[in-house]
Amino acid sequence: SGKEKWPRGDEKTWKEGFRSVNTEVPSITKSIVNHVQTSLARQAYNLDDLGAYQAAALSVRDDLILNWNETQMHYTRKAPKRAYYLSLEFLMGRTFDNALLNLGLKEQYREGITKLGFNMEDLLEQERDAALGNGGLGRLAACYLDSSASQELPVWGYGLRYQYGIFQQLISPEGQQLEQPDPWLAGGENPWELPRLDVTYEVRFYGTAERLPEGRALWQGGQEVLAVAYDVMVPGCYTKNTNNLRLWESKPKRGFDLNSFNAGDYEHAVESSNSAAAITSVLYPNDHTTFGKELRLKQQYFWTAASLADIVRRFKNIGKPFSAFPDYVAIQLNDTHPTLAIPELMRILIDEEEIPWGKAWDIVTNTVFYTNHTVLPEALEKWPVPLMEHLLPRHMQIIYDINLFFLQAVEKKFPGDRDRLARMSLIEEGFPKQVRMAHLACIGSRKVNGVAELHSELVRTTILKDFVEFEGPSKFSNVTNGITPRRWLDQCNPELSALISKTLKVDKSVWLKDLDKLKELLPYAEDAGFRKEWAAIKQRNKERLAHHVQTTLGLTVNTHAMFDVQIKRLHEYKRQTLNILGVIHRYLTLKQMTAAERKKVNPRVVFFAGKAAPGYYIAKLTIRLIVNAARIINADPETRDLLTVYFLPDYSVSLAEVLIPASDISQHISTAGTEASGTSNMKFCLNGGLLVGTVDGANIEIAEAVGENNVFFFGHLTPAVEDLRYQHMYHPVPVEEKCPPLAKVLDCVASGMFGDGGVYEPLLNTIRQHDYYLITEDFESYIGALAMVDQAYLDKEEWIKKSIRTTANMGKFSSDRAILEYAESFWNIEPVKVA
Ligand code: T68
Repeated sequence: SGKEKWPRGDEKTWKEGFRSVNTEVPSITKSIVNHVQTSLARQAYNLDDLGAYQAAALSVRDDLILNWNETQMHYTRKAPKRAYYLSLEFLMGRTFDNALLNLGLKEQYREGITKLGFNMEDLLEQERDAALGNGGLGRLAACYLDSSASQELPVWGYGLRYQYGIFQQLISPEGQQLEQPDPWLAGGENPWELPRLDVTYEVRFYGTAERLPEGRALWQGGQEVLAVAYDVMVPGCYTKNTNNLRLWESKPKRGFDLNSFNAGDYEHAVESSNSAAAITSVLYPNDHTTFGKELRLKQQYFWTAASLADIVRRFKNIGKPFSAFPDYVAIQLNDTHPTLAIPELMRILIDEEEIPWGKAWDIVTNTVFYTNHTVLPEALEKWPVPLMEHLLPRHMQIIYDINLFFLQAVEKKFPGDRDRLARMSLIEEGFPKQVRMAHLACIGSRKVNGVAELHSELVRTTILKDFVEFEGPSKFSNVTNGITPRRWLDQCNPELSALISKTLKVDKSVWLKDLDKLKELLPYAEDAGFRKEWAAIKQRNKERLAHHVQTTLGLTVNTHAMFDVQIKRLHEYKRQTLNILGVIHRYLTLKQMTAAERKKVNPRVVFFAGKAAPGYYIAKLTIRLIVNAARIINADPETRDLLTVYFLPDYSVSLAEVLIPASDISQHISTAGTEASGTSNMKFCLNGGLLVGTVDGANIEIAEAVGENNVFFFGHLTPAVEDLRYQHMYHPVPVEEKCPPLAKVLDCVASGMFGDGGVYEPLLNTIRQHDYYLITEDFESYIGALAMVDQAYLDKEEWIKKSIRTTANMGKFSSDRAILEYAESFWNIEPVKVA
């Protein structure tokens, strides 16, 4: 198109000031030194690793800003349909290394940093994790951002800028989990974000909603809070496209209440400003439970309201009528946490834009998409009606209206079916009544999806069965989760990445963005030389982990043992308890062996890591049992060469990056039908670790992809679980009868082998009594599966072949595949490449 007019001043002077991304070592070092001198006001004399990291980070940040600016300008000019990923959690981890790799500048920076007298690895360690998430759900959001940018898709993330991320975990000498705040922003400026103090919105809470004619209402009064935008740059891999993650911070609308201040009532004067700032102060550390706390609901509304205001403003700038809204905007709800987006968009359309109800509902239901991440009943969000009415009176009206129209339609299709109406209603009867957020998310969305085949099927046949019957099956689908191979292979396992590129004879930029290419590794499983290199890399990764344990915990790890890893949130359904009881069983078995028998045993090191929700008593007891069992077992001179156990405190994305490449096997052993997908299972397998698991979540699809002979499956299947639970509830059989080997292990724990046995009674009772997660039922086949692992490990060459074949078949689990499925089948958006 024609040449645009230069907006101001002298064009040539402007353009002489422009700079581009620094790609050569001299310009990189120049930029770093410049930041040392000016941004940090420091010098070579007093520069430590932290300062050097900050200066290097600021230099990379400059590059990201250039690409980010260009991308955003390009998107604005092209005005394509965009997708918005609303997630209360983004578990980003560190940014520096990832940015360098995506920009393709890591080696140049390494050289420059070395020239300046620093060590790249030391600088990388200076960065704190951005840990604004609990686990899988938050990390999935981060992987999807990476893939969106890498696939050049116009996708923005929207979240909250918590002052405190997930708590830091300490373990007391007795094995108790202690929590400490995570003031991740305290170390000075965060180079990876751009404060947008000019991008602000007012968000209202409380007040009154007065109904007006034509379905509209006037919501006024109450408290108004300011939302301030902070933009986090999300670089794509080998592309200029750099997307945006917009995080909101809450701020009081006015500094403080001047009337109270002048009257000398200082406390009251700052009260409301404190309560405004509190909204984004801390991430809730509970996963898979709901608490009904007002502050959590405030977070949810604050974030959805600010995000929608921003989205609507951007849409209005295009100058199209609202009927075209779904042609320009797709909104993905990451779980039910942002479900208020549905009534909020209705409120904007009806009350502010004066659009009639029916048209507004059409717009909403063509714009919004909902991903479910769990079928566990205790995790399904419900909010008390009185709380909702008090905090968000207008939204409660809208929810009631949606419910009325909805139930009328259900009644029409299933006349006289009162039970069905009660089951499907947005409002659950009771004291108090509660709003069922999953139902609201479902009926307000264009599509509903689960996160693995089995899980999506369970969504269709259990929690949303009535809705499938009412709306038909086509709205309900599956998008199996994925992981970004950039962070979870290239970044965390650089040697393996290099070996793959060398073997496939292509630059990594090719296979990292087309992960099915890994298939071409398959024939090399037969190549002894290749296997040797493969195994040597695994060995060095084990040594790297051992080094980490040595320097952080002062413990020496046997790197000639098999590394067996279970890392994830502590939860009864994930059954870390099954693992530690299996470890104890192994210990007891070793103790009974003769010295000659022990000689044949392959040594094993078992790693655990993960946080328990601070109020989750049983999960914390499991940590305690792991730590104390480890203490006793690791100290036993008879067995310690053959079995050691470590609980690594303060699990994080960065720790996962060290653990995953070092694993020989990893455990994903949830009770069948409880783990929606799992994503760390994919990370381990991509790095050539073999999977030990139940027939659950994405384990099933991983086994399909890599071949069942390359995974170690055990345990009952999902259809059996309900009946077994029923039996345990109503016809219990004592553990002693049902599973004698397990009974023996439980007795050892109870008798005080690992410290005061009484402490563990409540944990042991969950198994002896109802055993809801069916440890008794799966214990023997679990031990059997681990025996198969031992057997298979004896044949080293065959084991390495399994490892290679596993990696080679993991292409499907790239988050690029997953995000393209969302883009093509849900959002209907296309790549917009920045030239
Ligand atoms: C996880 N869910 C699933 N929830 O458990 C896991 N929940 O199977 C799946 O792979 C992953 O989502 C991605 O789909 C979570 O991680 C939470 O963290 C969470 C947080 C707050 C409230 C409820």
